[in-house]
Amino acid sequence: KTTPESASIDSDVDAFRQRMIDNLWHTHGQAIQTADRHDAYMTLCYTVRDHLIDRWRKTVEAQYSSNPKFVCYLSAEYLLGKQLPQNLLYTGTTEVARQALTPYGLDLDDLMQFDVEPGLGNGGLGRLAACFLDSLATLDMPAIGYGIRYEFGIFRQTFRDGWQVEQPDEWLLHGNPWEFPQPADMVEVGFGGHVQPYTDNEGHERRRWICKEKVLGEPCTTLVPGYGTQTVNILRLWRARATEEFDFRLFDEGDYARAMEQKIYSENISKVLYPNDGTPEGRQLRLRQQYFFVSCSLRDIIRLYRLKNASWDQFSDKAAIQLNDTHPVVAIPELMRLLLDEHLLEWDQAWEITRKTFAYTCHTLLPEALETWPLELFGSLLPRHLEIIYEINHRFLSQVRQRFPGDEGRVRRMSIIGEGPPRQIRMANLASVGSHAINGVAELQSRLLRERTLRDFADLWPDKFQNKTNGVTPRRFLRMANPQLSELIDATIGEGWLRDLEQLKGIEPMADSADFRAQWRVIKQANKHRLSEVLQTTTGFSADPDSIFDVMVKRLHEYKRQLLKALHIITLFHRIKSNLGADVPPQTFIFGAKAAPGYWMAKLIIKLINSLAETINRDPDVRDQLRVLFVPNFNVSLAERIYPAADLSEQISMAGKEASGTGNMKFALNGAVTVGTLDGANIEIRERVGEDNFFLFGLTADEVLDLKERGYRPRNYVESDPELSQVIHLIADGRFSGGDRELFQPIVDSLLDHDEYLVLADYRAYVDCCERACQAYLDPDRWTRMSILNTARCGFFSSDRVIGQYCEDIWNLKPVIPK
Ligand code: DL6
Repeated sequence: KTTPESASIDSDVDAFRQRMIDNLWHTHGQAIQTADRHDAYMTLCYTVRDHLIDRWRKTVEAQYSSNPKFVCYLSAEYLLGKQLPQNLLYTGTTEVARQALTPYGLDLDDLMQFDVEPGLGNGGLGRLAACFLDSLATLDMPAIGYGIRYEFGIFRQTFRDGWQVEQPDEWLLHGNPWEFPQPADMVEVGFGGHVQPYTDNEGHERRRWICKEKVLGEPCTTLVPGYGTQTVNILRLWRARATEEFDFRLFDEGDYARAMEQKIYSENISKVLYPNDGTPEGRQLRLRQQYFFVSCSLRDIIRLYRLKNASWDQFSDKAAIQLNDTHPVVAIPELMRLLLDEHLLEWDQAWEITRKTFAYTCHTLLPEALETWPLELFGSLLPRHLEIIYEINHRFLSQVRQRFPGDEGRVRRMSIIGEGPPRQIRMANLASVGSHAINGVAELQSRLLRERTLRDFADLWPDKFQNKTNGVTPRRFLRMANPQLSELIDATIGEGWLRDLEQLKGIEPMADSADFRAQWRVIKQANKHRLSEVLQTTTGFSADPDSIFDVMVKRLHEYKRQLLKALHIITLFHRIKSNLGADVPPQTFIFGAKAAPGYWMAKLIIKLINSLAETINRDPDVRDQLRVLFVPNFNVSLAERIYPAADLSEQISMAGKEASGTGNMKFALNGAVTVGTLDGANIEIRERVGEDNFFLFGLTADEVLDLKERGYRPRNYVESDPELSQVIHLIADGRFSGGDRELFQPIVDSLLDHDEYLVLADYRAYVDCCERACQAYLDPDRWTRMSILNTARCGFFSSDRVIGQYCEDIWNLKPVIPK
């Protein structure tokens, strides 16, 4: 207590401790002496949350008084990651909290384990949404995220006999200290029923929707703080509630199951993230989810707008609504319906407002990922919306016909209604028609959207199309994930990089300093040790931190080509077994990926990799050089451990398929060197880090197209490459399936017969490229330079940069700084 600084820390600690004790009483009715560790965790969170609430209040006051434009981000997915470490960091209370807990024998790191990651997303798209919210708050932009409060998030993945097994993710079981349910803002959403024509008081013919079923939407609000600012924005996730708790008559008659039926049906809407849409019931539930959250959100947006604005003229000057992929696109006819039927605007004004308000981000290049809804299903759930879509389409197609007379092929391709059978609503077409801006998420994908996927729309409206290359938040993925490296960076260039990532350029000259390189290596090595410990405790797998950590973590999909990585590993295995592998350096191959529960081939690929792992890790001839692990349940928390420990980052999708990738950026930022194709944002990463610091292989997107047009024959590659032939033979022959030749035959057949993602065409280039990467790794000075330059030159890939571009080019949004 000798210096003023320590006195102020001490008083902060005292105040924090007192607030914790009060919160414990007020929220749990507990005294600190009798509280268990979970109680202590909850009260810790409430206390950190109090700090956020103080800032939130200031933010709301500033936003309310300046009546600014807001961006409303509509996304069916958010992968937020753990909240406690982030909120501690952002409120600057990590050390204060640690000290406040000590007298009670409580350890902050121990309590962190109670913090549950909300897994409300499948992969990149959901994590991107979370990074965007983080950057919006950091840049003081008025913003609200809207989505669904799934009671069960993405499944928990375990392996049984090498096969993926899905288990429910009970993330809310012990309560969620970070959310506020806000029943006062509850709204009502309808489904089904029919449309009724009527004449209004002024004699106008109008239509209204008489819905059959009603569901309530209750918002649960989570605070989203910015880093290094007072701004706290919000994420509102809607939870479905039944309008009636039970049917009294049926209950009275003792028919308890039927008495609850309607409640269960209604509340199923927010039960689980993306139900299996392989069944008609699953598809229906998914559409109900989409409409539910979109309708709730629009009502909320309109309510907020009306607080300060009397007429509709300003709506699109006050609200920008971003559609995160096609999932929320039903918002377009819903806004039209609200304006036409509930607020009695005329069509032209309603359409003008709608088009100016919405913007659409397309996150895919896979034709099958552009959602369509069978007309019959859509019309039975949303009859009025179907009418509105017909009218939008009718007016739109007249415009197309006027612009391209006689081109009925084009009209058919551009129509919002696909002729089928069955007839479908094409959500990407609806989004393109109803938005004023359409963007892809990396340069290549944006080009391919313009030239291929949405070409007709780009012909009609070239100015609508933009690119916004993705980015990631440096706070979570460098500062929180890699504290030691962050400290080294701070010590070298200061802390400015956390809000201006381009400042990382400042460490570039240090690549020439032997001392800096040595420090860099020590940190990477410590991160590898730390990951090895986690893997040892969670899976029993022992990884040698001196081996190359070669990592492939992402969703499991054939286009991402986990299979190509598997073929490479089998190649090395085969070389070692045939005594040709003396120069294969020790390597640990780490996979992490969830497969969609109904994606059978993806699950078989997981089984193959697990089988490979079993064979290799047990084999005394091989296991000193190669180890393979498929980490179960890859999620944001594991990702934060894995990226900083990686040497090699595998980004090996078939060119022209990965829209962007964001894992590629997180690896590079943490100094992993990429082995990759010219796909998605890999191209831009390579441009920035320099071709000498990136291991490139494989066909380009144009070469892929060309090869497919010429007629691709995968067997040619096997016939002309004896090593590849051996590798395929090992799989087919049951080498990794205990002699069972049937098990992996579908993989072999698919490779030899179609190989849709050109695994065999890229195989030789890939194997050679991995060899080059290993050689480079064996020269620590060269490797460390590459690693440093990857970090130093990746400042562009900050989500702050992207959000700045969205604000400028799409949303026309200005910051509001709380006082
Ligand atoms: O834009 C975020 C992320 C991209 O980085 C990935 O390349 C892309 O696959 C992913 N897209 C989706 C949506 N798929 N569909 N539809 O998850 O978006």
